[in-house]
Amino acid sequence: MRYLTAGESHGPQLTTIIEGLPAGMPITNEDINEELGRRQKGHGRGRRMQIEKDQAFISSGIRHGYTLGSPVALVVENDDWKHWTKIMGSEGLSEEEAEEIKRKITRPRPGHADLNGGIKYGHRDLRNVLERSSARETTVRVAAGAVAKKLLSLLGIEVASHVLEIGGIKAEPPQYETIQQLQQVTEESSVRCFDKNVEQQMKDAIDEAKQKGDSIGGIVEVIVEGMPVGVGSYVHYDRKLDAKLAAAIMSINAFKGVEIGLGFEAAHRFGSDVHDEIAWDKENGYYRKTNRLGGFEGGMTTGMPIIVRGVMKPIPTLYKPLKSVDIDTKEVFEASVERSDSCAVPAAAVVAEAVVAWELAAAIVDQFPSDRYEQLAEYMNSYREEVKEF
Ligand code: FMN
Repeated sequence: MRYLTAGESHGPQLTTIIEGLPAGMPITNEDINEELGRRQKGHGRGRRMQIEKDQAFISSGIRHGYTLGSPVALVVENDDWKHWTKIMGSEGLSEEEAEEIKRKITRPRPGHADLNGGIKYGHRDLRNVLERSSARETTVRVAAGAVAKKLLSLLGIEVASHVLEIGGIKAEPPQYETIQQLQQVTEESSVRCFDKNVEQQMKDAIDEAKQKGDSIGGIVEVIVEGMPVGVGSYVHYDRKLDAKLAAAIMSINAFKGVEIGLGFEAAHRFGSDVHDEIAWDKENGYYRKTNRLGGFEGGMTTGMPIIVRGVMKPIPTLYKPLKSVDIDTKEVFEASVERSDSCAVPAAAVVAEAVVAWELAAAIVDQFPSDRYEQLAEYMNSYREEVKEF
């Protein structure tokens, strides 16, 4: 299974094409739109989130509520496009028109793709870079992830996320009883935090950063329950599922680090305090008494919950901009400011869920017969039974 995305931040629309989904899988517009709505929430989001109310239009691959097995194309229109038709249009411009538009960007923003992208592709107007490198693209990644989440959920696999840290304010590790409870509590929190004791402090930290024209980052955690044992593989570097999850998290704009299970904490502990002892009972088969390795051994799932964390740097566009160099004049200026959030960590948690869900769904579709959804579900059930008997 694979997907591509297309679209610029202020272009007419964003598009994703998903290829390789089994036929006969039930899915609705609401399944996708609900996830798009979740991405737009969160304390600290800027004006754009109020302008855009993202909705996906299904333009192919789904008929009467079921996938056809053909490519699924999803389109999300940019509501702000009407203000950008000249600036972002595909038609050529006369010199006067180009001069009149005056939205050329020549002062690259530190921490963005602006300068490197301009040099690489030879763009003297850095808007040609920032329009595509913008995290607006994560909208359709969330749309593709919503389809993956639906497939997982139908197979009894649930994905949740929560925010562990914002701008140095740390939450306690969540003590939840069921993954549904974790989903519900974090959904009600405007910072997607399970720990009510630090929620207000996180909001205050975001407000303070905003007031100062600055930004803050944080840490998000994705938890997945219900994955069967043995998905992924140890036989080749590019089949290791933990490595694919790490790459997926790192591919989210502004993510700078990934941990699975204990992650970096494992460096400080004895082996006996890191590895998870193996147990067995008749009803459940094999299980681990602890889950310090976050659901992975040897590039494969252990059947325990998957726990992946990612660290997001503070958003690079600052209303109190850092110094930069104008690429035309070479003079030192403050960097350009595009409309921006002061903290997008809660939204990034939703993106992290989407990219993790995608990799897990793709690994399942890769591993089990998957032309037809029903066949896949049947195979998964019998595989789960077979595993208990091992
Ligand atoms: N960067 C900004 O400068 N302003 C934003 O409003 C903004 N919003 C973001 C929203 C989300 C959900 C995510 C995941 C990232 C956001 N970013 C924002 C981060 C930039 O897109 C990112 O830092 C930039 O593309 C450079 O990529 P890199 O940080 O991965 O090197």
